[in-house]
Amino acid sequence: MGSREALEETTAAGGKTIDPLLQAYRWMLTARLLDEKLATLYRAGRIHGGVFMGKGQEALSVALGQGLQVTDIYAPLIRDGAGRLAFGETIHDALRNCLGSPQGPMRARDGNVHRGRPRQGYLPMLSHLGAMISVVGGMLMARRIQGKPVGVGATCLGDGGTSTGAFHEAINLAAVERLPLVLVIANNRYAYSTPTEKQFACHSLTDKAIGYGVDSHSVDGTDLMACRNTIFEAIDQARRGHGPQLVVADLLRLCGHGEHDDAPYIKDQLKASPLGRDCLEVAADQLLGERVATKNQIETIRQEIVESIETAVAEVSRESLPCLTHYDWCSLSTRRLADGVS
Ligand SMILES: Cc1ncc(C[n+]2csc(CCOP(=O)(O)OP(=O)(O)O)c2C)c(N)n1
Ligand SMILES: [Mg+2]
Repeated sequence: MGSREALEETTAAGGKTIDPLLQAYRWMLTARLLDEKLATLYRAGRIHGGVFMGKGQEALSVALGQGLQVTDIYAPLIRDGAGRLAFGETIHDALRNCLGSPQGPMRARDGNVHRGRPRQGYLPMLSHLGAMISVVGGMLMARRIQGKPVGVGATCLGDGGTSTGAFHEAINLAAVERLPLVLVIANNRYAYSTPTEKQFACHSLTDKAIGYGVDSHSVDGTDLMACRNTIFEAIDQARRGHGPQLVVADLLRLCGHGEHDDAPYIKDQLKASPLGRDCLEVAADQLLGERVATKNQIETIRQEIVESIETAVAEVSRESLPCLTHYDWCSLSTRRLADGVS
């Protein structure tokens, strides 16, 4: 089974091959524009609960989704729209979930980010920070015990999530068991409004890896090419039996914690620093520099994405909502419903 990247080469729209870097950019831009559309729908009262955006984290996110193989396990977090698309989620599925369509992956039981297709190795997230590490670790252990091909399991976390007990227990066990786990940390300098200096006292989050006995990697999270190189290397190391790999990416969240937060606490000094670069702009420059695309092609891609999002919103909006009194609201984990979930 080839990587997502190899798959793209052969299955790009219209049978044409597409450069993996350009494909990464396409997913990043799709995620950004879809997030913006979701924010608009939220403000219009069509999405309930919350909308959490990945603005500024698309390069890191896409690199993980793109580097994994289709048989691997992927557990994204709230800012991983780009990675979700790269791992195979459709725009329609994302919209269905947020707009409450029973045709969505969680059949209208969730309104935003707790969506996935577990049988395809794409896990719906638990909100409790750090919880997904042990879920992925458990799945890897189960595959190992059952004698099945184990593959790689990957999940994402924020800087805040590294201070939880769940993080400690899960990474410790993964290290002891030498699980092929890739843990990607987006150090965006804040957990909601709490800055990193109020979260932990170590110099760098990679220092934590030493204590657990796992390998670590640092990367500039605003740089698409660097993210792809570093994360692909981490995935490769995990696949080759070198145990858990901790990747720490430095970047900033270029938005609030959620659409309800205008983030006045993010310091101007940080925004003006290299951390505050917009990874989409950096990626576009890289495409031009590598002669992978021209400015006109990039603009055409943007127009195509806008069109596909608008079409998807119109189509999903026509899908009927569940009838509150007659819909079967029983848990998706029940055998009757779970068997029907792909
Ligand atoms: C165990 C736990 N404590 C608190 C929360 C509430 N909470 C949700 S998101 C968040 C901030 C997360 O910050 P970080 O991990 O840095 O991720 P970021 O939002 O910056 O991407 C908090 C405190 C939670 N979900 N789980
Ligand atoms: Mg954070």
